[in-house]
Amino acid sequence: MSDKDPSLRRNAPRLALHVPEPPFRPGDTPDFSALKVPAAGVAPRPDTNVAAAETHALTTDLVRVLGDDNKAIGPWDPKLDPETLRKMLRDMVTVRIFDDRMYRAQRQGKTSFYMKCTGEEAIAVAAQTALDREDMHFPTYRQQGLLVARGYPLTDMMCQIYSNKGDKLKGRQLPIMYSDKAHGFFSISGNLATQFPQAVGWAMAAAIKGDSRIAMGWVGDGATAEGDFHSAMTFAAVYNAPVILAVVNNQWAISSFSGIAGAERATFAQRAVGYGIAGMRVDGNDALAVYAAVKWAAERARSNQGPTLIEFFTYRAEGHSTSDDPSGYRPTNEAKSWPLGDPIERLKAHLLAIGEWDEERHAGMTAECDAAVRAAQKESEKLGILPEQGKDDIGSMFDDVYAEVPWHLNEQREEALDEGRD
Ligand SMILES: Cc1ncc(C[n+]2csc(CCOP(=O)(O)OP(=O)(O)O)c2C)c(N)n1
Ligand SMILES: [Mg+2]
Repeated sequence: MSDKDPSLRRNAPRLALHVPEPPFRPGDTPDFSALKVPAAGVAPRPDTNVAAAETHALTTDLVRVLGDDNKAIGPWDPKLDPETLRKMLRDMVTVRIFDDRMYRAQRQGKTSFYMKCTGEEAIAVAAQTALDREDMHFPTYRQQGLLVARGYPLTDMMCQIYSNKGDKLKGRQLPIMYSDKAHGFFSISGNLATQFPQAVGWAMAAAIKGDSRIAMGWVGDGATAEGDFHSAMTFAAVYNAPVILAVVNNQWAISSFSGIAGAERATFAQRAVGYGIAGMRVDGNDALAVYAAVKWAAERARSNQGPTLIEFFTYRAEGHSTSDDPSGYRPTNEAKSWPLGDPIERLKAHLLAIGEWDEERHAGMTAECDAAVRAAQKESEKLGILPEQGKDDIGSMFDDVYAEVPWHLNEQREEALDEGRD
């Protein structure tokens, strides 16, 4: 450094940046004892028509319903009938089995890519159970539970994953990037967070049209660092849009831990405070808490009280995708040490605790889900698996894009078809 360097002439501390590092790396023993986990039943439940600021204490709290005794407790207990609880459990088990089979299908070379949601099944399944059939989701790639809970055919999901002849999207989307308007499931985009402002825009349009349906937008903890997250929050706040904005904080964004997106400074739910909208933080592995929070936010949106930001606190129990190997960046036993447990085990334990379930029924139900997934796989594989998809239909890539195909694209189609024939 030269004498002319101004920093040498200043008697001031040297500036430095903080680069967040995850607390545990491979080889470390994960220790979550510093994590504050409030007891179930303690968080207050404000009326759905309160001023947004009255919810803000919930943004640093954790709404939990299932207690250590596996019973439901406190004002957030949604008091669901056993039939609904069993349906949620079945859907969550189906999602897990589906994920396992599709993961294996990828490893067997039947498709190029898959993403599991292991450990996060309660979030999508319970959220959908709390909403109406007609409400519109703007999901990420980790909410397959929404489709399962809405009764979307498993075969159709698999055909999309295999990009085969039964794929309604004709192989134009990456595997698992489903789209189905009739099932209120907006096309998944690989560009993170784009769906967040779209959810708000759809909700605003619903209000402008005098509709009664609401929208739910989904984003991961990592993707909250995108500008789109903030645009969505601004529009939702300004226009009091009838939308539920969900942040699924599974603590990882591929190999980046949530601190890189700001989690060391504030909870993701606390971002609601700065925008003046309602917000809360919820135990994402507690299906009853997820259901109750979404029901609350839906009632608020439907009665024109405005948007709600909900952070679902969870843990991504497996790799980001089939292209990822988490053992390179976090301890392999971290998921097992995670104190909020497994969402399926917790809901099952609740049903057992209230005398509405037994091990035999659970085994029977699991076998039924397994059979349904296997049957769907067999059915979809009859229509092809990814490596079998040839160039036979190459001309179709120009279909469904223009009402009238421009002449130069017609020319290109002919050329492509000629090449394909060579
Ligand atoms: C705009 C954009 N940036 C980066 C990526 C690459 N990418 C895909 S998924 C992902 C991690 C997202 O993490 P998070 O939002 O926490 O969601 P999660 O995968 O944990 O569900 C990244 C960085 C992308 N698809 N789009
Ligand atoms: Mg994440």
